[in-house]
Amino acid sequence: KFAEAKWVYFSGSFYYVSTTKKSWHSSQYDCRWRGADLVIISSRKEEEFTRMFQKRAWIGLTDRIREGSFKWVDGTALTRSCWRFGELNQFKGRNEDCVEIKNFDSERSWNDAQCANENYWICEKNFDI
Ligand code: 2F8
Ligand code: CA
Repeated sequence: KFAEAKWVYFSGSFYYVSTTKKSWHSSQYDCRWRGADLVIISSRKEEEFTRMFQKRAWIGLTDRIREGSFKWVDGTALTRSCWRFGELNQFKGRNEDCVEIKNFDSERSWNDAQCANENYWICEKNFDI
């Protein structure tokens, strides 16, 4: 059966949105198992696209290696951020080292959250021909 045809194409990549929830690390593991990685959001259009799913979801951004130094899963530094109002905040001193999409109605959509939290997640696979 073709129940696994869940990838959506957008502007040079295929995207997969999970239907279950996992920690950030397990989410990344799942993406890699699918030949992808957690989504890297590198343009306004792509940010809008990822919000369109209306799912609170992990993205491929973390500062777990060095506090305050956010890196995408391909090792590149964060240059274009989309924090919600009040974020990023390491809420109540908790280590919030992983980034989720939390707002769907504006570009200020990201929250730093604890990596062990269980969320939906979005994988991205570059489309190489
Ligand atoms: O008010 C923003 C704050 O909301 C939650 O904490 C109450 C988030 N925590 C979780 O989702 C676990 C914080 O990350 C967020 O900053
Ligand atoms: Ca936060």
